[in-house]
Amino acid sequence: PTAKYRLDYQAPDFLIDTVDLDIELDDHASTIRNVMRVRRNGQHQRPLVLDGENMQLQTVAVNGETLTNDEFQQTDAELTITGLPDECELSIETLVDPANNTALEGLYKSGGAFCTQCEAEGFRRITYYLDRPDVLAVFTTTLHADKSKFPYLLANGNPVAQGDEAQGRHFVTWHDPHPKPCYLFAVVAGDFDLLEDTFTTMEGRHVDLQLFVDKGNLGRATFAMESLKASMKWDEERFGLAYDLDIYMVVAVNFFNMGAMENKGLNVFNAKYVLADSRTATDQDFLNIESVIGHEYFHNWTGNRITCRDWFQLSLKEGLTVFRDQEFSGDMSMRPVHRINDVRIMRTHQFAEDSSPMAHPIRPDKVIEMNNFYTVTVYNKGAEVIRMMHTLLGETGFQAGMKLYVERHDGQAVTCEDFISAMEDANQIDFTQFRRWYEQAGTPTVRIKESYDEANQQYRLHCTQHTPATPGQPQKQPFHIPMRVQFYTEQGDAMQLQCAELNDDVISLQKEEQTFVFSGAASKPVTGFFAGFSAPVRIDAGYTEGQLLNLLAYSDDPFIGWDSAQQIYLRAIKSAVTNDSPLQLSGDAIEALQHQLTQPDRDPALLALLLQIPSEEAVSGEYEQIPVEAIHSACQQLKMQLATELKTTLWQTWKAFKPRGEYQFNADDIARRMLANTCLSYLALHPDAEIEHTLIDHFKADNLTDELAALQAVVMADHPCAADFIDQFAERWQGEALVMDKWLAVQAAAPHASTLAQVKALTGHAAFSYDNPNRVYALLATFTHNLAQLHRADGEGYRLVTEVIRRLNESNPQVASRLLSSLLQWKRFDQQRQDLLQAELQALRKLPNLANDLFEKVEQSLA
Ligand code: BAL
Ligand code: ZN
Repeated sequence: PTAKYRLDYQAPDFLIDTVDLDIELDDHASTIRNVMRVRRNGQHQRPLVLDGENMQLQTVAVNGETLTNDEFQQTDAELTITGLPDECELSIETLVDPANNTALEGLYKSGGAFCTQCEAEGFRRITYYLDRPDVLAVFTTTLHADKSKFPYLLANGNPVAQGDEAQGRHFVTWHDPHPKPCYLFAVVAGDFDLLEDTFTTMEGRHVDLQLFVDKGNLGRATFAMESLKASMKWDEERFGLAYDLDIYMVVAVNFFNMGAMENKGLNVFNAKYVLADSRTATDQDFLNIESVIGHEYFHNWTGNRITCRDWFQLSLKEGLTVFRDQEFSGDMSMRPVHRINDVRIMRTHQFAEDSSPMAHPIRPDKVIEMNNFYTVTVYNKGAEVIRMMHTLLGETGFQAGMKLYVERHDGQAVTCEDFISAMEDANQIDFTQFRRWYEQAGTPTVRIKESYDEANQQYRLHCTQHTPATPGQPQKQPFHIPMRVQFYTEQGDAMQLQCAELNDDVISLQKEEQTFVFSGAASKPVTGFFAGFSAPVRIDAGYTEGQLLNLLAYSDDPFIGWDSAQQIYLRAIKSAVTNDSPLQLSGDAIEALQHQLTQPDRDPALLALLLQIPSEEAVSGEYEQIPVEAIHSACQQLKMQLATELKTTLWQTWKAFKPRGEYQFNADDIARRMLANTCLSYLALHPDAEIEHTLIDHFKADNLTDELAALQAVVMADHPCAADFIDQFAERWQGEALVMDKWLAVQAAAPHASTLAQVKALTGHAAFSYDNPNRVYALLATFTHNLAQLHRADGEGYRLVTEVIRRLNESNPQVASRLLSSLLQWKRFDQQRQDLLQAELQALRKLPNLANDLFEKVEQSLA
């Protein structure tokens, strides 16, 4: 496998203006006739080199003349044609085998339906093409298939012709007037239930909305449809961007590697991000659907109309579109809850990636397998980088930048640099230093020391920033870090301090070391740093517990309040780990939590988040050398201490917030359920008849959120009811694959020594299958995030995961590669674990036919 480098970018030698595809769908031998208008790009005589893999080439013709075998060269990955005229019609016929396409890239069968996944480089498994995002063509697609089995034949754009054919077949022709890169191409053929609606854009365009789901699932499609209409309206109101075709289709499929795909006019979705009703989906599922439906819709502008020049620029569309979907979710409901959840993803998963052998900047410089770069760094850190621009420019300035970006680049394939320039030019601001967020990998740590000069009423902040080395980047330059600050008196009143560098509560940290002087400090303030998590950094503010308790009590910034509690928990955990002593949360901390829980005006959702301690995985991120058992033990003790010392309050809170009538999906009820279920997760740690009775009762809830919460509570607590609940749940939900995924995940997340054996056993359960990515993610990806059980001292956790990776190496390398991520950081464990992990990685390296996806990660890890 060879690496590609960002700086090696060259414009394509040829352009393709139009593509006419004629596809005869067949399980094992689908024929693809591809007629392209090809044009030489510039003055040169280089040959046309097309990408193509896993297909049988049938014929090649230039301007209607079939080429003989010596007029082109073919390898595993390319088709080279020399001596082409400057412009020609190139026709290529290929044959593919969708039913045996287990990698789920290109054209494949998902259950009974045909569908495609072309991003990043799947189109080359359908036909020979210039499979790169900067070649934009107008596509016309005709699909032929058996009419009774595949009544719906869908492709991008608008339908322009259809009719019946011999032998019970039919055809439909689609035309997409918007030139697009081939990664946005899609076709779907199948028999579905169809939910229809309409939307009229602010420009007066009448759009048909169509949502295709498996037969019998229509009732579970309404929420996705409502979310789609809300997304369309929101993008008009907040960004001034309207939809541009007459039809927008979403198809839910059961076999899908990713969450969903933004193909022009024809989104293909993993069914778990479409199907929901209160019985079979949790509140979180509904919120995920809203966010993913929004995300794919928002790509229509940020991704489709303006696309990426090359794949190194992936964050151009993904970081921006995640930022947009986060803002959409926040505007729809519960902004603070969404923000805290986004921060949790950053801290637990992105910071971990930043300190792993696969650390990369949001705009990577070197890639072997592009599929390995659909990461929390490119997506979520990418979104944080966009958010920092938003923080520095404000909503008005940011929208001015967006407007200029769209005006300049609509219809083009561009770079992250083009986006930054648009932001700069619209705001007359210099983002030279800010660009380092695109260039440098790693998580900066910001250390803050404060001092107070009472005589002069001056308050000083001494700030340093340091970013650890990452592979290939030993030295880091300082970042431009926006730090939003809040000042309070010890009594909790807001203070206004003056400082020349303060801009709308935001200070720009731009040097390795910097001091800021604030005047007007009548007393020493209690300062909240990085309000709203204004930068993706580790914060070391040197707080005393007293300061944290003050911020917990007073800060009106949800992130700061929540983070203060997290810091209090972390200090207790770290102290127990360092001193090898029993965990002890202070009486003051317990009292403060008690006080929070008994305040009448607190948002129950935020209280729920406040009570949730950091995961073992998140705690492990605090250590260079990860003490697995000690972290596990401290976290267990912390839960137990909270459950014990807050028992009465938790019980009262449960009673105040427990279900009150029928399930409804709205922010108030979601918040109530969050708090009640969090209380229950602690109460389940008590062997108490009344609590047991409550758990049994709650397990019979009319909705999956509560029912699953009861299951989770007993499983995580290793409650005597656990085995019984597990059996009952399986009996109730067998046959409902998406619900059974949660059953698999709950068991794989259990922090018990028995989990490994249970996970192994579940790989043989009827609810599990290695062929379906959702099943593998539910059981095995969940297990890879179970710190103590994955990293068992006997190495059995590693053996289980690598065995699965070996199995998926050839059938579905993308899924295999996702499971590998948690094993790459072997250097951060003790010698025994290092030896075990290294041996597993070395064994993987020797696999015959090791997929590029795995090769890249294994090499990087062992380097
Ligand atoms: N473009 C791949 C799926 C997504 O980010 O929407
Ligand atoms: Zn996306």
